[in-house]
Amino acid sequence: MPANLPPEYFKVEQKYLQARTLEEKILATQELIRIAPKHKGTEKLLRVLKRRLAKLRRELEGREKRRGGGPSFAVKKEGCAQVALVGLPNSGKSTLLRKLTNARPEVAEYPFTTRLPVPGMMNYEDVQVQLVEIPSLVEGSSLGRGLGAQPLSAARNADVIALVVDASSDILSQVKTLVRELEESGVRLNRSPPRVTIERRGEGGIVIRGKELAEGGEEGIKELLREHGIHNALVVVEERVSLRTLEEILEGSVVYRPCFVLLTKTDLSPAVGEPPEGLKVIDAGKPPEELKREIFESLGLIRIYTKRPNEGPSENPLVLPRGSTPLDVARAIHKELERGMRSARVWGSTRFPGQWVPRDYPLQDGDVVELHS
Ligand SMILES: Nc1nc2c(ncn2[C@@H]2O[C@H](COP(=O)(O)OP(=O)(O)OP(=O)(O)O)[C@@H](O)[C@H]2O)c(=O)[nH]1
Ligand SMILES: [Mg+2]
Repeated sequence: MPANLPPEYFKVEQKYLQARTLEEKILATQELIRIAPKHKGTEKLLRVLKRRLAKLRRELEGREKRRGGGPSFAVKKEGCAQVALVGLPNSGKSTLLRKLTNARPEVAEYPFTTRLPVPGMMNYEDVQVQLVEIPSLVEGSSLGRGLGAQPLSAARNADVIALVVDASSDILSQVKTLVRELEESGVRLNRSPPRVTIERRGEGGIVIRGKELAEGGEEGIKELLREHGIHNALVVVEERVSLRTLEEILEGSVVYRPCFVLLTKTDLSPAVGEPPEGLKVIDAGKPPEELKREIFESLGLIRIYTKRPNEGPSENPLVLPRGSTPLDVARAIHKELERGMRSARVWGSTRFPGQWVPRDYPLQDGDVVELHS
């Protein structure tokens, strides 16, 4: 099918060809993607353009890493989750980190005070959550503006994203900028990862389950895999996906993270506007203990205390994703345990203390669990 590209497409393509810097190439490629018509005949072109964009971005990040002595941007994970504090300059990230952890980053009224990620431990009851102040983002961070794209890769590395938003200036536009920059660098917020697995194999060709759910069907998937040099793989597709999504999975270029807003400077004036609907918002002006509880509750984690028959519950909880079951508890303790697991007794969320539950029972924060084979 002919692509029928509009004349301006070729103008921008010219711009791309003449671009001298990586940033210019990225901008031109983004523009090409935007103006290329979206239909069957341009699918392949769009894929090629998006792949080029991803490659240019990786180059940009790689270059910055080499320049800036990269390792200092990577923060080793500690505690039950790493939460990135992401915000525009002066949004109050350091102030918040000082309020909630033992870290002592400099607070100042000029922008870009914090230039490297700063970790701190937030103690909440019997768990520890790692908060990391990410150096400020600005519009265009994903293109290397402001402090460059490295803050974005530090944010990408975290388990959860907290958008630190200054309530005394336009809330919606701050959220939009942050979300856009994160999306541009391959961080999807509050969305579940596509239910697709691609497992490379040594032989057997390309086997596909659920091919009718993939855009382009069997041929589309096979062509995509071939383009990536993959000739043997098991592909399982469990929901409708585009070829672009399949490509992201192949390249591991996108991560999916839960996200919420921490609203700062609520003491200054009435809040300016509102964040988009559906995004959880926490007033960071609350007393520390209350704030810590709300943050923990926003991480999508639950604390589970295990016990053996006739003994007391463990002192330190296992911290698992919300919705975890006794089977997940068994798995978290030991693979072996998982196999023999039949049922469990639960104290806490059940109607009766010590009630027998099936192994797929959805546990709640604070439950005590006794596993039985
Ligand atoms: N009134 C008020 N001022 C705040 C609050 N939080 C931060 N500030 C002030 O805002 C300015 C910036 O605060 P920081 O905590 O340094 O902000 P940041 O996001 O870490 O800034 P950079 O690291 O420079 O990007 C400082 O002058 C703080 O005193 C708040 O909740 N209320
Ligand atoms: Mg700071």
